[in-house]
Amino acid sequence: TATVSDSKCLSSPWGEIQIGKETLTDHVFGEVESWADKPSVTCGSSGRSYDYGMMRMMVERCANALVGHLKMKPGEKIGLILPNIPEFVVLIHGAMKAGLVVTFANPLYTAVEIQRQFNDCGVKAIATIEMFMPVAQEVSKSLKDYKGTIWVGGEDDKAKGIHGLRSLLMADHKADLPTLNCDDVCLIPYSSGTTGMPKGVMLTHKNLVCNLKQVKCPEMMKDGVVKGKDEVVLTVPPFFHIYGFNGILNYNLSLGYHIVTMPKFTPDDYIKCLVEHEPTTLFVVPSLLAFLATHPLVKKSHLQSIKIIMVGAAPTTDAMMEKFLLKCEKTKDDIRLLQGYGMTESSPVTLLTPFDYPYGKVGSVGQLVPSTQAKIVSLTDGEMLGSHKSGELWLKGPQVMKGYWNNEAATKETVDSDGWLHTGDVAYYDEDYYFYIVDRTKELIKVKGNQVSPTEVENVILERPEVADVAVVGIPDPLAGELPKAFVVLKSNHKLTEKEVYDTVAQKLTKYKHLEGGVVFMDAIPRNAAGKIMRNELKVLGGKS
Ligand code: AYL
Repeated sequence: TATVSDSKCLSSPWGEIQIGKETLTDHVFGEVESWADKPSVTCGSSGRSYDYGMMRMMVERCANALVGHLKMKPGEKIGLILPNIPEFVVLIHGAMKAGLVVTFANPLYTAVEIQRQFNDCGVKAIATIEMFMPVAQEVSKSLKDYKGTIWVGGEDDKAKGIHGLRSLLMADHKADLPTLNCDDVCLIPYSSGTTGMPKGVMLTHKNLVCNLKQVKCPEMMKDGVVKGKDEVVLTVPPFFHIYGFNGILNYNLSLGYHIVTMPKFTPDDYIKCLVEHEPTTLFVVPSLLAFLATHPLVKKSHLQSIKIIMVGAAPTTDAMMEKFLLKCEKTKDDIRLLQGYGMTESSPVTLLTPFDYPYGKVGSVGQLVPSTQAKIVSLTDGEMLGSHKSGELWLKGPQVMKGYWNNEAATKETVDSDGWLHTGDVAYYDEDYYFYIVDRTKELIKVKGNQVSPTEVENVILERPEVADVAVVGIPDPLAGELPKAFVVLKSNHKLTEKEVYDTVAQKLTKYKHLEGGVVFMDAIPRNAAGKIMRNELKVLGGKS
């Protein structure tokens, strides 16, 4: 039964996890002996696959090569520019085992975007595949104390500082691997948080391991978390985002499940994977659930093996879930539709639908995971609110980040001195302590589960000399969730077309940040007395025009 711990805040009804001292890699591969011969990750496009024993050996060798051959030192940063391929595991866990700090970027980012991120946190080595080598090479020129690039699927090119992954692993380098501390930062993903440009989120081994333990709570997740079971997990959300990396990849690896993934989503490839691998579990974002529920190519016969679908990273609707069940001709008892809610800043999961959630709570993002506390705080007077009242959601737990990299001011604004993470999301909870996300007060725009920082897009538009002022907001879209839309004020006697504004963004930023919501010119951006953009007013305007 759910409990309110005291008058001050809500505690998880699922109790506490035991916080240990394990590193992330030790946790993920801790029980690998029990399933060493089973497949770990299979590339759904090429069929390339490694069993668990092989994967662990490659991780070990990669760690040794990074220290012994590339001369990387503990605490130094490595930047991954990789799609979802099995070797992602080798590089990220190899790096972590070597004591390095990983940051990952969307390979479809422009060089401008990756350069900003990699220079911000001081990346010294890169890992990528052939397709993204030109971007990686361009980025590497801007890095200080650059030590080389690892090329998955390619050969050595000593003159250019390029190391083929295969030759690194074959050489079986031996090195003294450092002793690691669970409080060390091992991952710096980027998130814009409640305001401003994307910032590095410092996550420690302990943050990430705790979150895995929290979501594997046997009382809460029952049949969903049986170690070593023959589960086949088909997944598309990117491993270079915290949901894909910890919530999907590490979670399923630590349970010994077979992960099938693809470097690039196409409807045909995805359906081919459904047919060939007969997955028992799907990890999706709402737009992918919409694809399954509504795309004419997806047939009932493709969906018969599925028992669990985990939806996360953005809001989904009851209607879409119903549509999906209708298509499969199944009920909620046949297929568990589970939802997760969280943030990069919380490793990421804080709320999760328990395996046996009661009927009528489908639209809920679930309950607090173990060892997690919450408050709903009034937007008007800062008071703590009771059930069925919407306010800002504050969260606390061992999965909350250490802070933003090199940005104490933003850290202080986001995690208060009592350790509460101010999410910038508006939520309420019901009489059974199930939570519902109803709105967002922060600026963040979510396009198909991807973060778009309005500030980042605004800054690009402001680089045009014709522009006097600009504001970018998200407008609702049935498929993508939201789309970025720009409101632009031109300097007097200056001209610019909508297309020119659109193209300005398209040249600098990756596809999902483009102004698909449109461009509108106006006389003045509505701002409050403090000069802050009144984004809600623009959203109302934006939805209409
Ligand atoms: P970030 N419903 C509504 N909004 C959501 C949800 C959800 N289920 N999940 C995330 N968001 C929004 O850092 C919300 O505004 O992390 C939140 O503050 O890219 C923001 O997205 C955070 O964006 C999972 C699977 C958590 C995924 C995640 C989310 C990771 C996204 C638990 O099981």
